[in-house]
Amino acid sequence: MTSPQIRSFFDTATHSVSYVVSDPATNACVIIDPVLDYDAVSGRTSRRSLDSLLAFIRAEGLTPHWCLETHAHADHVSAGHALRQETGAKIGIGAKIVDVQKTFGALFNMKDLATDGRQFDRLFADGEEIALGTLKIRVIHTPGHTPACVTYLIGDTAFIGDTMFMPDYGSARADFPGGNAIALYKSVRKILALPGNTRIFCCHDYKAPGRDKYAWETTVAQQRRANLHVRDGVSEDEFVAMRTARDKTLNMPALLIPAIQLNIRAGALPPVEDNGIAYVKVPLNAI
Ligand SMILES: N[C@@H](CCC(=O)N[C@@H](CS)C(=O)NCC(=O)O)C(=O)O
Ligand SMILES: [Fe+2]
Repeated sequence: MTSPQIRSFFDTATHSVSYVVSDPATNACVIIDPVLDYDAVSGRTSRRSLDSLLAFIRAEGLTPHWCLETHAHADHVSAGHALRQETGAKIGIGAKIVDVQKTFGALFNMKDLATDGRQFDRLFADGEEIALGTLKIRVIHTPGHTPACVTYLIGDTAFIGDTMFMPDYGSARADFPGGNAIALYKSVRKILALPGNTRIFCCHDYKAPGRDKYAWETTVAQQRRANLHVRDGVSEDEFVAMRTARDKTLNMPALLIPAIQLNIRAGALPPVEDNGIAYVKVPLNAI
């Protein structure tokens, strides 16, 4: 099985990992889950993270074809739109993004928001394939954390978004609107049915207690043996009970409110108002 070339970028502000994945035979690349820096205090976006990713792409002579989102992130703003403007790369996301747009479009009363996914260039159904040079990318629908979550399988590597994290940390939360712990368990079993030597790349690392270094790469075999929440032998009922109890203890992500409003627009800012300034809204006593 072929291996793509992978370079990871860790954002310490949101504990998110972005990836540049390329085909060594053609230098075609995709960017998975790029981050647009956002300072919540000033409401200011910055391209520092995106610029370092683009500098790498240029230095390596790679050609970006796709920006692939594993889901509409609730904890950081996507640089998808900025990346598309800069490089012409197309943005792909799971087809169920339309459900996420409907839910949050209603919550934020975003009257101008089209909820048919048109902000993205491609909506992937389960099992769809796209080319990465001489390699193939297969999209697997892996809902649970959100209804639109997908995993990207590229050769012997899997970019699993927010399903599992490193074995010593466990799994993603399932308490966002449209989240579902039973669906998450089933998605995890789908991923864990891949060959044991499949390399797994996580979307976040929160450094489990007792570990002193961030890490985001593991394998199917390691997850099956050791994942705190979903190793082999943990039943669906046990998982759902654990996940539901744990989710009750978690605070909402610090950037949830701005991130969701931008990310359901593929990372584009809302339209400017008649004073030339774009705004995000804060729904009071609604989340
Ligand atoms: N403290 C973080 C929490 C982020 C968060 O909730 N992350 C989600 C993924 S978007 C998750 O699954 N977290 C699992 C956990 O915190 O145990 C923040 O404020 O950004
Ligand atoms: Fe997430």
